[in-house]
Amino acid sequence: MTSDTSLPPLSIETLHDARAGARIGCTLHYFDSVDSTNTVAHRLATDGAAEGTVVIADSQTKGRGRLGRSWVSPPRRNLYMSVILRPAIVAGAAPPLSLVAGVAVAETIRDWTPRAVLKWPNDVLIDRRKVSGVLTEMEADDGWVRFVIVGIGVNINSTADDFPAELRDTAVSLRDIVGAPVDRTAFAESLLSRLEQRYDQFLHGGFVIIRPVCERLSGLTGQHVQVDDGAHRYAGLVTGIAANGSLCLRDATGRDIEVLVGDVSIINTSEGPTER
Ligand code: BT5
Repeated sequence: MTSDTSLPPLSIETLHDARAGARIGCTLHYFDSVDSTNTVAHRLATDGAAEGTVVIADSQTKGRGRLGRSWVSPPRRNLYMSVILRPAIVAGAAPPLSLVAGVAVAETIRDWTPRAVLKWPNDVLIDRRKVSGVLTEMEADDGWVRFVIVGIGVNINSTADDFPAELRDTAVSLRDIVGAPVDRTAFAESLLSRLEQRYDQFLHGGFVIIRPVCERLSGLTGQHVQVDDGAHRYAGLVTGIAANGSLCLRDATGRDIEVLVGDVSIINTSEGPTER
């Protein structure tokens, strides 16, 4: 395991100064360890915390993925962050927020490596291995969004030893790629500023404004995939991302399909699905 002393600490003071007056991150809550930053942010949002409030923890004991899955969150290495958003939109317009955040994460990671791509709906991959995941959770009232919690986990300085055996071939950290420790404070600062920029675009122009960037960063376009939405499994060639954030597929019969949520496996056509 990496010696903790070789890793630069996350400086919440620097981050706080950098985000003074900003929409996202001007209020920061920092914890040494929490169960899940999304759970803490949800509690704060329920108690009335303002839009842009950010929760960051140095470790999570119950980091969460989608559908009850877990997010491996070792201490002092990575970024575990949740952002409270309060967009004045109907609940049905909120799902693309996960992609908006994914774009901001992918763009930030690309400052360190151009090999990062977005994997619909919520992952960022480097060389087909997962470096980041986004977990978006929404509360709505009468069909309108009350708040959205955007949770972002990024493997910044993890080493292979930090991952359980079953993730060693599928997970990667930025440090693995760069070959040296990465400054988490600089990363978080850049991510919050990109997130604010993309979120502003989303509020003012809708997801259609961000969709071209999303398609450009997407590692799935032109790939044969299987998508499991919990109820059905679809297979086809990815043709793009729709205006509502759905993944667009063309199946073997030439039929166009749009899938709003799901897990994607890339199919190596001769061998079947190769990753989830
Ligand atoms: C995600 O879920 O990828 C969303 C992860 C969001 C984590 C952040 S951390 C801050 C905030 N607070 C939280 O509690 N959560 C958010 P999903 O697509 O369901 O992927 C989960 C799957 O990714 C797991 O089942 C593993 O296979 C894999 N995985 C778990 N930890 C990983 C890690 N650190 N790096 C790469 N892959 C991981």
